[in-house]
Amino acid sequence: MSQLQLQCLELRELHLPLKHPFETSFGRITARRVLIVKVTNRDGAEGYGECVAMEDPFFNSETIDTAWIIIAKHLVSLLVSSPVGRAADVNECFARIRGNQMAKGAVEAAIWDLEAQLEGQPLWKHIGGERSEIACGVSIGIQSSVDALIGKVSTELASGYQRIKIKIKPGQDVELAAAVRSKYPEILLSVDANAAYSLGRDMLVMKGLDRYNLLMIEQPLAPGDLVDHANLQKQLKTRLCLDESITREADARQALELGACGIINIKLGRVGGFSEAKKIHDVARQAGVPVWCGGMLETGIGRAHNIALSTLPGFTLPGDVSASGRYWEEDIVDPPVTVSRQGTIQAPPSPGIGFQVDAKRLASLTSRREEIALSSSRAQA
Ligand code: OSB
Ligand code: MG
Repeated sequence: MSQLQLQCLELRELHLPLKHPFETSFGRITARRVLIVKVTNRDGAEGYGECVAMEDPFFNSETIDTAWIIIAKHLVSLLVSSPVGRAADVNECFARIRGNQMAKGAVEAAIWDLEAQLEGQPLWKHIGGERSEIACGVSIGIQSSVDALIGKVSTELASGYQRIKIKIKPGQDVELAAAVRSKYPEILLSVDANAAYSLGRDMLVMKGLDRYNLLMIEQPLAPGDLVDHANLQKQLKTRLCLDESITREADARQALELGACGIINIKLGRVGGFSEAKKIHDVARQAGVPVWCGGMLETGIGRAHNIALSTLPGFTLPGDVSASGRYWEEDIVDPPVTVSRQGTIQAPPSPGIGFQVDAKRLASLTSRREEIALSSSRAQA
């Protein structure tokens, strides 16, 4: 295969209102500022990535503004000083920079899209994916009442989604799980706390949740609390799933060694891209621990990358990869991502991410743009 000859990187900030507000234990949002990365090679071929950092550093420490600086200043400088021949080299190229996974992941994912296109291959096959159809679940934010929550759950089940996850926070937890479980005794149901609880204070809540035959309790404790998660896991029959805690392969390896979880949520951005995501997938698989693909309220670009990731063989549980229409009035890819009546998404057969980015719509939503040369000869000219 010929070497990548990256020429240019473009950053773009879009402003997109959400169809419905989304509330978690860390806050409520009504719109997203989205950072889109485009890489171009010498022949003008393009690859797209989406930075999944939020506007505020509440989910993790990155924001779309910090990511912009890290990409424009630090990642670009590494790509210029040590050009990558292949998408698989990007992770190593960025390794000197600590953290900032969402910034790294956006650039890495764009380069994978470009490389897949140059090889005329769907991205999902290019990364080693093995299934052309993925199983989908939904993440339902905190609602204004239990009735409103039950209404949302019913709607999503009627659409075919295979697993329901509800967000919880202190004061709105056991009661919500109990209500959904009593209405739907048989469904795959999980809860996601986004790190809002503590082992010392909240054992009663955890024991309460443990009574509702949940598929998992996602990230109950703080991201760094692997030992506490291991202690908690010993006292529950429900499997814990780690999201925020896992930012690199070593986190996953240590979590598994400690027995801190029985399931891992893999998010491309949270772990810095496909190379790291695949490593985490591999260690989990070796340990017999299922993984699934998480979401960050992505537009169609990030959604397309999540679809590709979900085709790896260890992704055996339904992910938070759902239809564009659940979040956006109009997506930036055409056609939008859709889900079958069976709650599945078809991995696209066309090269790269396999969804056409609507350039006109992208331009009309853009509030900020920067273009940076990646070839040193160009940079000097
Ligand atoms: O913890 O999984 C999470 C959205 C934003 C930040 C964190 C999370 C989420 C979700 C939404 O649960 C998943 C989706 O994109 O549908
Ligand atoms: Mg989560």
